[in-house]
Amino acid sequence: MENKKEIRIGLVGCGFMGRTHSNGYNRASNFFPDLQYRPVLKAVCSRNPEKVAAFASQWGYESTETDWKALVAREDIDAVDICTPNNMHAEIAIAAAEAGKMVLCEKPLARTMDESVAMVEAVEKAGVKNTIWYNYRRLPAVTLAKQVIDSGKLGRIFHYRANFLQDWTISADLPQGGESLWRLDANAAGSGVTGDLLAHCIDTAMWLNGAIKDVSAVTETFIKERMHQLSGQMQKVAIDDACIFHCHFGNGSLGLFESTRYARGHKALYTFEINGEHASIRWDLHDLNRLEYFDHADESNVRGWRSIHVTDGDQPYMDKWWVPGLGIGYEHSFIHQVADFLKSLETGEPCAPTFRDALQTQKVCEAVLESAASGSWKDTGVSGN
Ligand code: 4PW
Repeated sequence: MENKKEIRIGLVGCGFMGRTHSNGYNRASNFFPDLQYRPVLKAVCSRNPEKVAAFASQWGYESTETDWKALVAREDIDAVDICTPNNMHAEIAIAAAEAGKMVLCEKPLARTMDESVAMVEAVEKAGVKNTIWYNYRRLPAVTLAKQVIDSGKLGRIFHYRANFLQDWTISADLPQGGESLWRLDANAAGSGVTGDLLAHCIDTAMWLNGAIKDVSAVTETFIKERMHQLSGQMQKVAIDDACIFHCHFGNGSLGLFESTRYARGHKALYTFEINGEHASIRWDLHDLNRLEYFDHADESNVRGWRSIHVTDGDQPYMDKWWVPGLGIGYEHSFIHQVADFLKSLETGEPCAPTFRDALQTQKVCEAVLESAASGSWKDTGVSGN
């Protein structure tokens, strides 16, 4: 411990994501003992003094701030971690980069392309380490899917299919806006399921299967007006409640994506399936330690979907956890992200997805929303295969 270099973290926002990140910082050094860097929870910031004090005490932060500008200005902070609603991402990230801090930012990168481009320019101009928390990449079964695809076992890929289904906004009585329901308020969130849920699917898809070149989308807003928590007034709902799009990937495969918060019975069902010439794989967040794999090269009398329980020490990240056969959970994706971030400080490599990587996801989200609004196909502007 004594020989480790400290990375002093300043966290902005103490909601759901503030907790997942804090847990990641607290656990990473325990389970990745070889890392040369260790995070120190220096300060947490939130506007409400009682809330931030309680959060600091619960998660072990040394101090608190109620103004993010004061946190960014502190000389004893090396890295600013942004866990605020999306409308604050750009301003805080740009100020942190200009102050020479490393910047970790919760997904999506921002609300709009303009904000996103400004954020990328700021971190690259300042030359500061940056990363976006697209956490699902860091689940062992998802990382294994990446290894299987990169090994060429699937051969030419024909289809990529993904869903992210929830059901928590079906009630018309649910208000929008404010601290807990900002995801329903377009001013705070930028968009609905496209930026919140499909952004995850798009990040994973382009990581696994390359660039999405063009898209054709439909969106729907099922509840047209909701009471706004801050004004108390009924206001138009400007987010997409559901979005379905299909697309071409640069490698010639076809993609089909669906996300909604109106799929009764589904709380957070993120699934993907990829069909190649020789083999297929599929994954389901509800059974996150499992990767299913079908190999056409298997002898025909035993050919079928294999169910791979990804818990062995030779599978991604699993040498750091318990013993083979024992699974891990959602929170571990954030612990892995912290560990990968700390490792990137040792190696000097970027910690993917960087802001620039996340800009590609943002381009696809923007094209999806434009396509839905115009009723026509849209190029994403994302290059590569
Ligand atoms: O980022 C997403 C959130 O906004 C998450 O991965 C799941 O959906 C859980 O909460 C929301």
